[in-house]
Amino acid sequence: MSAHVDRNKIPRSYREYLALMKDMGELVEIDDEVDWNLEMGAIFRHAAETLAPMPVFNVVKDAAPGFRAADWGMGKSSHPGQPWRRLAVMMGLPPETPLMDIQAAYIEAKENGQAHPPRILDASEAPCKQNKWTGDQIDLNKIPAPLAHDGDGGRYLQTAGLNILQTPDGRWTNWSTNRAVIIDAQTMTGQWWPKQHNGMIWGMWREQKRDMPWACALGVSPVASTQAASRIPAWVDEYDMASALLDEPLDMVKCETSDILVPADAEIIIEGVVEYGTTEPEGPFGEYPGYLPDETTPFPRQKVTCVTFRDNPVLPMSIPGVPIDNCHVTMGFFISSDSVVALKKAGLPVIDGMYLFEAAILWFVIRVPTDWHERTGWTLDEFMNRLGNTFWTQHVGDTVTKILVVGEDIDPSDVQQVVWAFASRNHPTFTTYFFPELQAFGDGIESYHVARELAENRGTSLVVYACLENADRVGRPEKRVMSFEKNYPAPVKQKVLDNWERWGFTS
Ligand SMILES: Cc1cc2nc3c(=O)[nH]c(=O)nc-3n(C[C@H](O)[C@H](O)[C@H](O)COP(=O)(O)O)c2cc1C
Ligand SMILES: [Mn+2]
Repeated sequence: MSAHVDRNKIPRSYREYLALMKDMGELVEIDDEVDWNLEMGAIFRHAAETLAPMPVFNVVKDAAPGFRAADWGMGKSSHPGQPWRRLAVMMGLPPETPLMDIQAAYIEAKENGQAHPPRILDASEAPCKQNKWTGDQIDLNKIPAPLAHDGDGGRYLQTAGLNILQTPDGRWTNWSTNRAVIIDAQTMTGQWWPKQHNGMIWGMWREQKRDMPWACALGVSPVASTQAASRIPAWVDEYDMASALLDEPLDMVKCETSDILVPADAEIIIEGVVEYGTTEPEGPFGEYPGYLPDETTPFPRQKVTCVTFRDNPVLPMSIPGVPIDNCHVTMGFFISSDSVVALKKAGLPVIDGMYLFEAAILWFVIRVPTDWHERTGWTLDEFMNRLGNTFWTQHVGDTVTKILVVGEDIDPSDVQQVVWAFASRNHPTFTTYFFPELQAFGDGIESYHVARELAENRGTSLVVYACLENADRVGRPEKRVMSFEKNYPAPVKQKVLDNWERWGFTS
């Protein structure tokens, strides 16, 4: 591995990250007033789909003075040779770092760093407490939340923040991004799926017939953002992972209306309770597979008790749609990193893996070493069955239904290579494995589900496609690959390269 996280270079707050993006030419500030009603969404989508810089909306219609909104970052860049620079620099890595090297460096830093107990600040020292709305002052409609897509069920305020919750016994604090929409000035609702940790913890409070204290931190520091989509096991705090990544304590501060600790440098903190026994219709919201689901689901009311915010706060946003946007990168990158760690911990011979962004993170591409057979003594059938049974029985395996296993020569983040391997190395019958007895959380937001599945609210079929060249003939020589790199003797290649420019080729 060639890249290592430089902790000194990690931006310390969302604001510092935005300033760095501005310096790097990755950000455009719009000073004209823009409308939250579809206009912000259209600008965001056009920017994502053309690989333009990240938009920052300095003036949004109906927002309280000073409130801004921005792309929360980490999307793909059009900068030549540096597509993942917005992600790389967030972790103190050089902007040209290739995606799989960013993954290796991120995993290494998280595994080697130490979690430090939080430094708990007094409210007077915490930037997120510079301003405060309580009681009748609370008006969520004055925060520049977008009606993001035509067809969304409302203005989604929480698309890129951290929901922070504690179990009733206080032993586990979970951070995760789960969307939420404004119902009225002081009420929201959002997704509280029982299989997600936020829904799991809410279930514990509901069993006790109690309202659950809840906080949402919007515009958090890069190390905290890395944990927004993390899929570490239950009863493990995402705070510890963020702190390990930095190998430092994080500055935290207590909420005004509960004992929940929130990142002190967050742009906006929404405090409240998730009520026992009430519901509101949630959805639809345009989603990351690239479609608008057509259903609403009853989810609990989130009653807001206090809002605190920095001066001139910036609301971070993720407005998902067709790939590649910041939702694919953030969700795909961080969940794939956790998936690789989980598979390795289970003893599977895995090098790395990526939820392919171009495939709307619906393909988990896993790279395995050429000598997997010698290492394990397993047949291909054994290996693939173990893989599926390990992955889809863990929390980490709940968001994806298709796995592609590729060999050492394929970069799992390179769509061209992955598509070639899938097309030429997967046998549609003999090296394709189904897992009818297992279920993923799959909530039907992809476009391929048949009506019966949706009606039964079942997970979808799970499949592993082995795309290994030596799949059914372990021990036999591999087919030779007909490429410049692999097929020609070194002196011939060298001669070609040495004369390339002189002959008039430019790249
Ligand atoms: C930008 C973004 C938006 C997300 N939106 C949702 C969402 O609305 N609902 C949901 O269940 N998961 C959503 N996720 C995925 C979860 O954050 C992810 O599954 C995470 O593992 C959940 O945390 P947990 O493991 O603590 O449950 C989103 C992730 C990202 C990066
Ligand atoms: Mn969790």
